[in-house]
Amino acid sequence: MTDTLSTAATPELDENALLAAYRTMRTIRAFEERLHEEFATGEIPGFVHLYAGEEASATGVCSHLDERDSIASTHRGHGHCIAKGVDVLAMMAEIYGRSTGSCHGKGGSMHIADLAKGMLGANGIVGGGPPLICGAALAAKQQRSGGVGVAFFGDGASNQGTTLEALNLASVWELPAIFVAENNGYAEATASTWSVAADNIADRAAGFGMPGVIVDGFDFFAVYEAAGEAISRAREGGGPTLLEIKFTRYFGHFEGDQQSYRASEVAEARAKLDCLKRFRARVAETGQLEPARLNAVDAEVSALIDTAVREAKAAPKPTAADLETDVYVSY
Ligand SMILES: Cc1ncc(C[n+]2csc(CCOP(=O)(O)OP(=O)(O)O)c2C)c(N)n1
Ligand SMILES: [Mg+2]
Repeated sequence: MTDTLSTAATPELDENALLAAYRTMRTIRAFEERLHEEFATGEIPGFVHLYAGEEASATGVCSHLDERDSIASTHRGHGHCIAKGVDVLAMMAEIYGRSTGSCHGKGGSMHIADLAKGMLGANGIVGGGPPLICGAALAAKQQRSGGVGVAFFGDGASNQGTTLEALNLASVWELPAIFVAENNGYAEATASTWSVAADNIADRAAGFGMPGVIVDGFDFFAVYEAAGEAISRAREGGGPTLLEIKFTRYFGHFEGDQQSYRASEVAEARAKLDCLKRFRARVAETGQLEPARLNAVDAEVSALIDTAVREAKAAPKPTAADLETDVYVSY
């Protein structure tokens, strides 16, 4: 079953919930745009993959999650972390490789994890998240916690055996799992129209006996609605769902990517489809939020990101002795 959702009424999104969603999306955008600038100075070690343009996915899905729930992320994981409540200051410090970071500066952008927040980790292994989420969802099912597991993964990862095995297992075990395929059109420089052997990733859901839903990824409300339905079904014992969220990433595959494989789509998406602009237009149209309140959020977020960068740069780096800690779990 594959449905295409349009924006529909979401009455449970009251003023506070709307402001929180906007704040999350704005925080992700500001975090990523600032990293884009800071990476160019050469001060940030390792690889950085930016999530700008895709904010409505992490936010629309994670708005339904709480402390019972776990998510697994990807190499493009900052947005998932922020939406699941990982501390922004600690994230920035982690990306700068500082000992005040979420993983004491030993993981960097591609390995941010915060188990206390149910954020099981960004992941350098494409297709690494879906099997992890089968484990988390199985634990939630066995413990009857009411929790769900959500695996975010890309269009490239949708072709990995690990992802397909996880979809099968989740269905066979009737797991409270949600698979969120973030189709941003490319895996590195390879177009998903070329690499994905189906019109839509969501079409594959039928082969695993679960619902598949295509969602406009530039529309927070569409993601919120589709994710809400899938997560409720999972919590009530109705098994897994595959969501395909379609959008465009605003920056290159990684910072430094020359992007010779694509032309004008980003400028057009930013101008006409952008999730933040659309959110603002919609709440203005319905009269739910005054523009001044959203502008105030923008200002708060901007100050937060300034603080995050300033504190990260001033924080100490791990020492040689720190190499020997955080290697094994102590029981
Ligand atoms: C198992 C594995 N194969 C290949 C790579 C190299 N690699 C890193 S990101 C990437 C593309 C992933 O594309 P997609 O899943 O669409 O995610 P996106 O980058 O578009 O968010 C590849 C092939 C890897 N990290 N792991
Ligand atoms: Mg992709």
